[in-house]
Amino acid sequence: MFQNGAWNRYLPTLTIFDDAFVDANICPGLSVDAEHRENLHELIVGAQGSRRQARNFFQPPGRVFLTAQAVHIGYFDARTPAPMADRGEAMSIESFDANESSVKIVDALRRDGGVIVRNLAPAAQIDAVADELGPQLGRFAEGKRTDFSGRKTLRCHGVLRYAPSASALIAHRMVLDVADAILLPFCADYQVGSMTGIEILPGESDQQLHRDDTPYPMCLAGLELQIGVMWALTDFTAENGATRVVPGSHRFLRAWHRPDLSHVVPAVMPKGSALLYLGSTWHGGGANRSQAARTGLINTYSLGWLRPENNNTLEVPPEVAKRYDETVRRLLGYASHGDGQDRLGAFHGSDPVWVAKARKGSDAVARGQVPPTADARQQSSP
Ligand SMILES: O=C(O)CCC(=O)C(=O)O
Repeated sequence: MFQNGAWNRYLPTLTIFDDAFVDANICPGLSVDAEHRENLHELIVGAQGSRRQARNFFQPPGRVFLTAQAVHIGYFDARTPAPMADRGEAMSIESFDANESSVKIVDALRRDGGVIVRNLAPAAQIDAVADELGPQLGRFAEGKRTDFSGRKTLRCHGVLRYAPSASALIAHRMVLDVADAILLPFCADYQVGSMTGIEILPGESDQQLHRDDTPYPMCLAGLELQIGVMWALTDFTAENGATRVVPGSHRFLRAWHRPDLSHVVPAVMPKGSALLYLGSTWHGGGANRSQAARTGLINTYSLGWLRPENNNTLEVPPEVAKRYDETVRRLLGYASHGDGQDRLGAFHGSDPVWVAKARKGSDAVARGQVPPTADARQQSSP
């Protein structure tokens, strides 16, 4: 039910919207003409969802429609947004033990935009990654640091070139299960977007809050473009710069409305834990008010038909990548996306680094990319 500017509960299976629903819930009291209705439909189903169309639809100004995960939809008055708590939205992020089922973790991630899994990797594995990354942190030359990347923050990009132990975190089964659930409805396979070691030194200030999916100039309702995973290589505390997350902020389409960014919570977690968050979730590094460095490894995974944030086949060139197994090589982009009619990024030569087999279970028909018949055009012709 839509009441006092908010939905009274999360609607995980709501995918069909008919006129009666729209009249009763989305635009009560507004006259919605055919053009608006069409635009609304396109926005919901993601047929186009362009900013221009959304602007056409949202009249009078101040009314904002928002949706996320193809399963959650609501709207509110942008001029007088109720505090998030009043709208029954998330004020914190849930924290699970490592043995929790990925289904519960995915549910929490979809609901809140972020979730912590405690002690997901053993200390020895984390220490090995930290040892390999240690000498590389700071590769991001001082002169190249910006207010956004942090003046007192060290970074190392393309970590699989330098830190082979990081492959166990990048291809961690739990992480891939979550990525499968969030991303595979929209692509045949996903790739790593970036792999960055980040050490926040004492004295660093809060990083600007941001979404990771902004390089992609599109906001299609219901389509999540990427997820991020921040591994704690040291304990993350509120004092030492734990990543700050705005719970529920993934439900806001960025072009039309910003969430209340004051509702930010630090992802406090012990070393070896991971914060998983959506590409649409507002977050940022924290100020380090402690005496010691806070070190993390942040990996993003994006839909396989998008250009990844970093050029991973150069960051981790074939001679290095060939040391990794097929799963990792595929994540790095040494494989085509999809097969047959939805194939992208094909390679017609041969090289041992290349993963020739398409991902198992890759089903373009299920995603609606390919007509269910072998040749729909032929069928529809007289
Ligand atoms: O260091 C962190 O906690 C987050 C960093 C981040 O989000 C970024 O640099 O894009």
